Amino acid sequence: MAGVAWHYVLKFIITGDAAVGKSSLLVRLTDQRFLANPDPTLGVEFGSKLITIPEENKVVKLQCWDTAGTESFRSITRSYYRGAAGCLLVYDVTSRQSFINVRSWLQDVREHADPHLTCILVGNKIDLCADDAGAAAAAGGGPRRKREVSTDEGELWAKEEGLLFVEASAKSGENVEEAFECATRNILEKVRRGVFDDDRSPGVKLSKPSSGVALNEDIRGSCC
Ligand SMILES: Nc1nc2c(ncn2[C@@H]2O[C@H](COP(=O)(O)OP(=O)(O)OP(=O)(O)O)[C@@H](O)[C@H]2O)c(=O)[nH]1
Ligand SMILES: [Mg+2]
Repeated sequence: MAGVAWHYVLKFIITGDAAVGKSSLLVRLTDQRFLANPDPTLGVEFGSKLITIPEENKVVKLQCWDTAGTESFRSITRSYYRGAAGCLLVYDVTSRQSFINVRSWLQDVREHADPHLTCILVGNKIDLCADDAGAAAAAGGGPRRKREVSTDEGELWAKEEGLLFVEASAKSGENVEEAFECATRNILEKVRRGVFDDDRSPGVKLSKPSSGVALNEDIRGSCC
């Protein structure tokens, strides 16, 4: 892969209720850090990350649009769904309401995004209800909260809706990269099967090898 900047560029959206940790998951992915008091997203923010899928020998550039969960931004954020190849549909495992509300976020995604989009349901904040000492230490101690959505319930609903599923913690970093990688593998599989095609699908771009871009490129900015 020497000299290759990326093989694919994939557009991702991150959606779900306010305060479930969407921006925190993106910051964890792009900057490997956790912000205890991030500002609520106003409209959308953007982050980009290069990941490698070793078994495919492919470098993939993820272009992620992190959307606001606040209701008043909903019509703005919907406009970013179009053309996305992947979606992280996020809830907070300590908030049943956020899990109930993912149904309406999924409905939005299905109405406005590519029907072939790969969606992964992410139950975030598992550090808050980690009951073993090792997991609690990995999350840096901190407060505990009661889990309101079991792993089985999340997994079952994801299966019923044809979604991938993972539980994660933006705070400890557990399963954050894995969530993006899992969705990316699924998208690449669709590309192989011809479901996504370079000309018809704006969220999937096949790039020509270029020696001008460093492999560890990693940027984050914001807009709106
Ligand atoms: N303990 C814990 N707290 C988290 C985690 N992820 C996010 N938080 C906290 O949850 C709060 C909301 O996080 P954000 O990332 O801003 O949530 P958001 O979904 O982007 O919210 P909006 O931009 O308003 O839609 C912040 O106080 C974060 O520090 C996590 O995995 N564990
Ligand atoms: Mg946010």
